[in-house]
Amino acid sequence: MFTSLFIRLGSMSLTCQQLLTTHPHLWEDATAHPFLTQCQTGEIAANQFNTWLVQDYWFVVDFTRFTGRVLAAAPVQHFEVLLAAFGTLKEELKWFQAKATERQLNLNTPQHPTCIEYCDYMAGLVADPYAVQAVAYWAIECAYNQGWQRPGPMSEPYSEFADRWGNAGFTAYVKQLEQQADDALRSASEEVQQQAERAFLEVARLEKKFWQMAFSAE
Ligand code: HMH
Repeated sequence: MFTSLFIRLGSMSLTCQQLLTTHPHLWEDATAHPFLTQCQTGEIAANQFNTWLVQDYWFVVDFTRFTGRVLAAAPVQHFEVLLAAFGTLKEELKWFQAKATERQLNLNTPQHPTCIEYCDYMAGLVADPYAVQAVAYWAIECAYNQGWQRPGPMSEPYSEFADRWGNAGFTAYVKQLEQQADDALRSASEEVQQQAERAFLEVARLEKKFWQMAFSAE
């Protein structure tokens, strides 16, 4: 259970930073995991890492579809940031394929139930108002941006993975997503703002579960 932050003052609208500061422990659970600290120390086992790699490839495939749906719901002033995201995702999908080939992994592996659960959640967001989608979209990218940076410099061969989501350009992109989500929240009703908070918490829960899925791989 969580205490909702809807005891806010007056008519101030919800912001992404408020979500982070109201739920610090849940957000820490989403972004700090032994999977990541063991990438940093080099202790992570190949099967754990490879499970993450293959499942995250399929996650990014569906995240790309989610990007399409968020774009379809977005106001035109928000197009520029989202259109740039497609360029990044195009490179990222190719990069995942290259990493899988290097490691001799078969990407045609069925999605794990946890990956399916997260992808289904993203698909269902199409029914929600744009502000809710924008907050979820920001939270998903912010989780990897913070999570991969949290343990500090990683041992090889993992620094390339940490850098993909932890680099300064990605951090700036996450900030732009935050500004767009905040912008959408400014004109959102109380009810929609509460929906956005629930979306943030659901992303946090699924992020933790995704790390745990890879970490507990046989
Ligand atoms: C599970 N969350 C997960 N995978 C990702 N690649 C991202 C977030 C960032 O796009």
